[in-house]
Amino acid sequence: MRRSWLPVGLLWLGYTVLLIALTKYVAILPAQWAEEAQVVDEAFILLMYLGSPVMALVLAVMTWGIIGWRSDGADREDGPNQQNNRVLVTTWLVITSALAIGVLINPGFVGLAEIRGEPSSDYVIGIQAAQFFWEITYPNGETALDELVVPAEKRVRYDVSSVDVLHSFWIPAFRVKIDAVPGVPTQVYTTATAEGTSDDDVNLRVQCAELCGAGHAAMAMPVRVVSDAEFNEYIESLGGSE
Ligand SMILES: [Cu+2]
Repeated sequence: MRRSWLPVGLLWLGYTVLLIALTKYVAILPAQWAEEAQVVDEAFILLMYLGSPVMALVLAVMTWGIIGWRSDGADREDGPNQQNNRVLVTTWLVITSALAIGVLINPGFVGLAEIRGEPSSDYVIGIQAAQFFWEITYPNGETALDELVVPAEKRVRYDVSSVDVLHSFWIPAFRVKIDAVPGVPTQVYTTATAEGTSDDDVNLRVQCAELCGAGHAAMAMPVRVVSDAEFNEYIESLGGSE
């Protein structure tokens, strides 16, 4: 038993350094197209750092279990029961409680406040979900079904609703997602940072993120980020074409 502490400790240290280095130097997150995406990604990376030593401990114990305790054909008994180790239990409880409360506050409450704490917006766009399409209502009352056009560098509030079942309004490039619930209006905010289309980035799209029926996977719609002037031209043109 005692001879296991040093190798497990060293393995733990090694895995921790490896996982933190991977988090820091391997870009696993897609491109950010909104201010909200920066907040969400920072929270994601912070949780990866905090999770690294925890996962490293699991990997260290498993690795040592495979290498250090490899079967030599002899029958082995289980190790001594650890249930009365007060110091270990107390330390574990204090550390995990502190971590849980810490992430609840930041990035939890702090991040949510950054994304949707301030209720101001430059434009309000209505999003109505239905099996299996999205209907958009622009500030001038015009509607569209084929794509979502939003102005860059403007804060947009989306008033999300559903006419039938649960859906979820998700724009991966903006990292925002909110449920569309029949009878319960929900809201989400985005501030796009650059102009672009779904040809530039496949994540620049609205995608349903709540299994809503046979057409769920196809319940997607391209997002086009344009300048403020182009946005206003576009929504005016929707009225003229009818
Ligand atoms: Cu759906």
